[in-house]
Amino acid sequence: MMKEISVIGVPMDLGQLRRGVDMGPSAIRYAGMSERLEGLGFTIYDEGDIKVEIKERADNGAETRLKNLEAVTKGNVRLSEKVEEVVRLNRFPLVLGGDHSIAIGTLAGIAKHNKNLGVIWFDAHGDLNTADTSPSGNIHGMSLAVSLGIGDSSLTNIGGFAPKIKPENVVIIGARSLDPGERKLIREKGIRVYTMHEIDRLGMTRVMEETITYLKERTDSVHLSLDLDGLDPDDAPGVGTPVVGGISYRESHLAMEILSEAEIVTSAEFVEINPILDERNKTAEVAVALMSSLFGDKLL
Ligand code: 4U7
Ligand code: MN
Ligand code: MN
Ligand code: MN
Repeated sequence: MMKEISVIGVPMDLGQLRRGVDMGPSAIRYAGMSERLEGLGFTIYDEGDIKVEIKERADNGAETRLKNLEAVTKGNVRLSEKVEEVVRLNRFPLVLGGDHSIAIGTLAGIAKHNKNLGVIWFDAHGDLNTADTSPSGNIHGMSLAVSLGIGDSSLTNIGGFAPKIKPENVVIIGARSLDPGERKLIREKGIRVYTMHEIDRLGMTRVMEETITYLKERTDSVHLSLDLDGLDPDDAPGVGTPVVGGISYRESHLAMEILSEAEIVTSAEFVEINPILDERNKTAEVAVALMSSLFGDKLL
């Protein structure tokens, strides 16, 4: 794995309606991220935060169903430019959310230099809605669809090209809340999904081994997009859209450890941490512990 990591904070809370997720990057830093990763031998360049419009100033965009479309687009354009720069410097981009709409900008920046990019989407949700299928109009529930080139063109065209990724290069892990339109898209596009059912049945080890084999066969690099609500709310309570019956603390660590051993992940983002809804920064601490495992902490 690359020995230099660039950390990029994205205080984005406009892709959904709950306040507080914009404080996620601070909470993760406060939980000791840099020290933990430096302890593993990495050099950390903290690039600070991307400028995102504050909620009070964002125009809610009455002419579209997509909430805060203009401000979400602008923030993601800036993020994509920063991520692209980091990739060019041959550093590992580690993006801190912010709500999951920021995957749009992260993937735009990475895909510019990686034409055959794989994506692991660790999440309770599919984030595969469009303006037509979304029950909420919240862009954080659309970011995977947008990255596949499906959705509003101001979002799909960020970086000047679309799509960013191919459906057969995506693996969703932890799904347990999929809207009807998302299920349809998964079937039509043949997206690989390990729902909680498969995780219970096969166990996390086999799920990760299959995922790695699958992505190694068809991609050159892999982005990990980790939504903390993929975990069970008992272990990660500080999220805006919790869903019961999720991946445990131990299973999620095992997943990161297996990814670390496979040495396939070349960029990552940790999103949807909401300190206002959290219990004494527990969810940010879980995020840092997961990062530590992903970056090779062997515990011994
Ligand atoms: B997250 C939802 F309807 N599907 O589109 C929607 F259930 O980034 C939730 O995964 C989306 O947290 C959750 O609004 C987005 C809803
Ligand atoms: Mn998500
Ligand atoms: Mn989610
Ligand atoms: Mn969420």
